Amino acid sequence: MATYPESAGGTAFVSTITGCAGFLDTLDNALISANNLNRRMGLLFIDLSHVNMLNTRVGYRKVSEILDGVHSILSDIKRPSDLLERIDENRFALILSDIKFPAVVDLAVNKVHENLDGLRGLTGLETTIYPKTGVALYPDHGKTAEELLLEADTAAQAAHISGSSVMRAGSDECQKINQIKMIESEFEAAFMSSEFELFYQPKVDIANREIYGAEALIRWKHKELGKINPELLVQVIERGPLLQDVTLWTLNTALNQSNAMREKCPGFKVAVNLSPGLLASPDLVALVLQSLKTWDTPHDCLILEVTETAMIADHVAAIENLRKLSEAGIILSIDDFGTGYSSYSYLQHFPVNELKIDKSFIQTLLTDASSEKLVSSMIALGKDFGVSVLAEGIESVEVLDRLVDLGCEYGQGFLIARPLPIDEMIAWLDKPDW
Ligand code: G
Ligand code: MN
Repeated sequence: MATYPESAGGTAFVSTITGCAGFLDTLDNALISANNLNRRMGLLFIDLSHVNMLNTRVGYRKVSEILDGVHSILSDIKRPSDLLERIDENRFALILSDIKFPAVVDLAVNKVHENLDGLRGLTGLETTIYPKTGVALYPDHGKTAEELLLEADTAAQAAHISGSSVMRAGSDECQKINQIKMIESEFEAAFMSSEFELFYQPKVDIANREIYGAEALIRWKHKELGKINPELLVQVIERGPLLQDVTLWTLNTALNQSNAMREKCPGFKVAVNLSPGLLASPDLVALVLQSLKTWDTPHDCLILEVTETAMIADHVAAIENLRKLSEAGIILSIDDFGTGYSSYSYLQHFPVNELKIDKSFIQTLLTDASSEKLVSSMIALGKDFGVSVLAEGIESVEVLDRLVDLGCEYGQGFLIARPLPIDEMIAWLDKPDW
């Protein structure tokens, strides 16, 4: 799944348009005419904000000339009935009135992009500029000027992220961004009013068919929208300002709830995911040790899962934190093992206890010969380093059997159990039906 770039402010999808009230009035009037004529209307949001990167190379004055050049090209090519507005220095809106059929909009976008390509010659610049255009149609994507501009703005952001030059409102990419924006805007209130809960996905010893522990996974059941996509939720948490608070809540809830699991299943280990953003935090070790003390949990009953990519960052403070956690007896696991780029070097430098082979290898274990070779090598690597190996994403008996044959010790996946709410998790311990 695509991940989204970091932004300085933490939230990546907050629109940066300001001072566009005048444009909204123009758009409102255009909507009224389109509505009176019972016609569609198109809005192209043409974003050239990346041109700012040229400031260093060609200077501010030149960049300003380039952007003025864009403005005059757009005024030259627009039809007389279209309206062009410069929303800010490097963003332009083209209102296409009287669209008889949606394909006309595609032709207009092509015309814009082809002509802006010509700008290279005009400026004597040795680089091409890459406009990112978001397209929204009235009434298809919005009934008001506000809605339509938001949709076109989001579509331009989606174009940036996906590396394409044009994106239409309503595309899968836009829907994903809209969902992230919704999560971002409602997340804090939902967290404060305890709308989150932990689900638990069992981890088992597949060789001896015994229960080993469970991974705590955060879930949000939204009042109106129902279950929120957990991967998007995790992305929002990791980018947002509440990362430490949410992690502490998760850790404490998991330690508290796992006490009941340990009563049924002595030695039961609970796993909590630790975000890359927290790994180097100076408070990390003290907070983890304090939480273990609060819930009176044996240190070796807590597993902290850290993704490979987090370790690649190779930060001195992060290594130091992991060393202290390990010395305190806490189990450290590398999540999504095999998907990063330096699988070997950190086995040397980090005090790792468990490798979780990424589900992408397990899901293709029986269909892709190279997956089986990689899984075999990862199991061998674990054995050589004295590290336990767990396969995640086990979905069939055939895969489970193959893993046992290959010498894999531990497993997790929908075949064994889906992530379960706390009461179902506790009930599962009495009847682990896999
Ligand atoms: O990488 P990490 O261990 O944090 O991933 C956990 C996620 O993987 C959870 O959101 C869980 O729902 C999902 N997951 C767990 N088991 C399976 C499985 O067998 N198949 C698939 N497709 N996803 C799984
Ligand atoms: Mn995990």
